[in-house]
Amino acid sequence: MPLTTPKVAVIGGGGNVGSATAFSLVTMKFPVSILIVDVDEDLARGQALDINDAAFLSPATCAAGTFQEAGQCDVIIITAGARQRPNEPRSELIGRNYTIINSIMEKMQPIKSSAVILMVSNPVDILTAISQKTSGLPKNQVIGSGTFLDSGRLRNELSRILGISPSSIHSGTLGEHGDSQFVGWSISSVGGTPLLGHPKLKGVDLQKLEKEVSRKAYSIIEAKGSTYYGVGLHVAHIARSILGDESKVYPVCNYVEEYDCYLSVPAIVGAHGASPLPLRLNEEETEKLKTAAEKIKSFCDMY
Ligand code: 6V0
Repeated sequence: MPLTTPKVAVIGGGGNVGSATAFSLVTMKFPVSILIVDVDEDLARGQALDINDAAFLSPATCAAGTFQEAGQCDVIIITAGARQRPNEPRSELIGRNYTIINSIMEKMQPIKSSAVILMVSNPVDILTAISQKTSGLPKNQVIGSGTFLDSGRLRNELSRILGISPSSIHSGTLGEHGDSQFVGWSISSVGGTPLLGHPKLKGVDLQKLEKEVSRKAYSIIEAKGSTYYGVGLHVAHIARSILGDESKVYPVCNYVEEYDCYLSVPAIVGAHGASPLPLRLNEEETEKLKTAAEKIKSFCDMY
């Protein structure tokens, strides 16, 4: 148990994803001090006051704060910036969000040397790589929410088909949190046996399922303008694994030396940030991972 209450900043916490993340953290019932930071200071103050009402039923607290205070937090979650318009690919947000992320990194300096930055703003893979450079933190201490949310969506769908709890299905979406993401079917399992051999998957169009999972955000945005509850809880779980040094394995966006790139592969998430596990994908999936790495790197090279 840490001697002092750990601190988490949510930058962009006035918005939908940031406030859903802060609220999720409060409902998870562990002691944490949450700081909401936003360029819109009134919005940040309002969200913090509202969320702190829920903190009465939790050991967490929530208050508004400054960029400088955020730089001294143990985990710095970034949800600031523009979101997708209907049918807009995440990669097209780079033009709008690059300047915002750089200005946030500048305003937080000097950043606590042991802090872990958790990027959520899109395009998350590219912005994670950019913020590692501008923050000056080691590569393992800058991570992104990556395909953890997509993997949750996949496991929910598989659970429906198989009639097995999603937490007992080990399967995930890998690569880019974007249109080139793919499912690591060859490493998916349930109860220690390969998932693909499960009789209830016979006749299921897996390519269609994979496509539906990767397009789910588009459907939600089309219907209600943005997605935030699902991502908020996933991000809160990543933050808790870091704060509690829980070493949970999640498919987060992390630096993979083999590809010299930030992308999503299963990684151990703890106080150090994230470290990737060795991967044994089949040939076709390895090609897809390479393609994702090339796409992410080509965008990063432009900035
Ligand atoms: P939103 O509701 O418009 O909130 C964005 C917030 O950022 C607003 O409160 C702004 O005031 C604030 N902001 C803008 N510029 C700055 C700045 N310079 N400093 C501090 N705050 C600033 O958007 P929403 O919350 O819906 O989305 C935020 C980001 O999350 C977008 O880039 C989305 O694309 C991204 N998402 C990422 C997901 C993921 O899985 N990684 C999932 C959903 C959305």
